Amino acid sequence: MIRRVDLRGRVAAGELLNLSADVNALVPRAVFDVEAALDVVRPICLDVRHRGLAAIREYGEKFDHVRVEDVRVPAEALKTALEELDPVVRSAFEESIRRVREVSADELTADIASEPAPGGRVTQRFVPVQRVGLYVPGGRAPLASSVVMNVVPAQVAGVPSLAVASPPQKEFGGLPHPTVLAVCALLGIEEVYAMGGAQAIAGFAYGFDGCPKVNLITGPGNIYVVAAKRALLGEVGIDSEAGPTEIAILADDTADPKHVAADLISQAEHDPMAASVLVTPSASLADKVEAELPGQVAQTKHAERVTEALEGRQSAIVLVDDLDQGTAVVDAYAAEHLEIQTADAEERAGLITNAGAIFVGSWSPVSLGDYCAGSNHVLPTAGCACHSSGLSVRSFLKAVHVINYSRDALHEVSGHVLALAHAEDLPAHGAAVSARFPGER
Ligand code: HSO
Ligand code: ZN
Repeated sequence: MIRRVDLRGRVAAGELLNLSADVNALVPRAVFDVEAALDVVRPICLDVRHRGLAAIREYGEKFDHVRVEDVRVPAEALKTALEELDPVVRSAFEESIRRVREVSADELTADIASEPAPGGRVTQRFVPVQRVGLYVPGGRAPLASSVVMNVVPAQVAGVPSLAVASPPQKEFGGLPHPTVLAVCALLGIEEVYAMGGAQAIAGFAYGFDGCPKVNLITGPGNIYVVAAKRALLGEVGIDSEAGPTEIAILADDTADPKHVAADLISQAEHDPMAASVLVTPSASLADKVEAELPGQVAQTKHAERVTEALEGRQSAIVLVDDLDQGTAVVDAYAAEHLEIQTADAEERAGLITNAGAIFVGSWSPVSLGDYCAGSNHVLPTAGCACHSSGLSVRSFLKAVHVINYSRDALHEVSGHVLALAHAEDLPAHGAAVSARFPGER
C-alpha cells in the first residue's frame, strides 16, 4: 500500500547530486496550489475591505451556510462552553496549556545590550506585537489544541490584544465549535468572532465595525485561508504558511515496527494529502512496517483518508545504504515532524539541521508533541523547515534596536560616517553628523 523508493547505492554512484532537489523529486510533496486559490480570495478580501461586516456575514452565509447576526461571540456563550466541557478533556487541556506555557516562558529573553565602542550603546529590545488575530479552522472536530499552541506563546510574549476567529457552525446555531470556545474561555480570551475563510482573514487585516485591525495573523487554515494570508501579507504580518502535515521517520533495526507504523498512520489521519515517510537502512524493518500497516489501518477510524495519504506519491518507505545517508536524506527533505528511532537517536538528532521539530527516541511520538510535550505543533511544512521555525514566543515579539551614543562616541566615529556618506553620494547624511561638530571640517 505504501510505495518504496530505493536509494541504496545511488549516492555512491553519484546519482544523487543535488540531494534536496532529488529527494523532493523522489518523494514529491502533495500539490497544494495556493497561487490558484489567490484568484478566488482576492475579490473576497476586497469586498470585506469595502463593505466590512456586511460582507463577512454574506460570505459566512454562502460558505458556512449559516447567517450570523452577532459575529462577535457573546461572553455568555464562552462561559457556557467552558462549563459544558467534559472535565477529562478540560484537565487534559489544562496540562497541555501548563506545559506549553512553561516552555514558552523559558524562551523569553532579556534585552541584549552591546557597546561596540566606548559610550556607544546598542540595545536590542523585544517588544510584543500589539494586536494579534488567531485563526482556528472549523469542521466537525476542529483542532482546539491549535488554540493552545497559538494563544499561549502570544500571551507569554505579552501581546496585549488577542482576538480569535473560527467559522460559524450551523449545528451550533452559528457559533464556532463549542470546544474552541471552551479553550478560548480557559485561556481567558474574551474577543472571539464567528467568522471563517478568506473573509475572516480580511476582516482581521482591515478591521471592521467593532473589530480593530490586527497587526499579525497566525493559525492554520484551508487553502483559501492560506491564500488570503498570502494576499494580505504587507497589510498584516502572518506566520509561516501551513500546508498538509508531514512526518518523516529515520529508523534502524532497533525501532519497533508497530510503533513506526502507528506513527506513520497518526499523521496520515489528518489529511489525504498528508505525507508519511520512513527512511531506513534496514530492509527487515521496512518489510515489518509494511506488513504492520494494513492491519493497523483497518483498525483505525479514519481508514479511508489514512489509506489515501499512505498510497499517495507523497508517502514512501525510502531504503538507504546506511544511517548517515538516511540522515542526509531526511535533512534534505526538511520534514515538518522528524522522528529519530535509532540506537544513537540523541546524537543523530544533533546532526539534523532541517526539521520543524525533532522527536528523539522511542518515547517521543509526534502525537505527544501535537498535544502535551510542551513544544509547539504549528510547524513549517513543505520543506520550509530549511528557512523557517515553528510558532514560539519569538513569533509574537519584534526585536527593536535602541541606539544611544554619547557626544564623544559619535565624534570618534564621525569620520567614518562622513566617508561612507560621501562614497554613496549622500552628502546630507554626512552633514547631519558634521552639524553637531561646528568648526571641524
Ligand atoms: N499534527 C498537526 C497538529 C495537530 N494534531 C493538532 C492534532 N491536533 C500539525 O502539526
Ligand atoms: Zn497531528
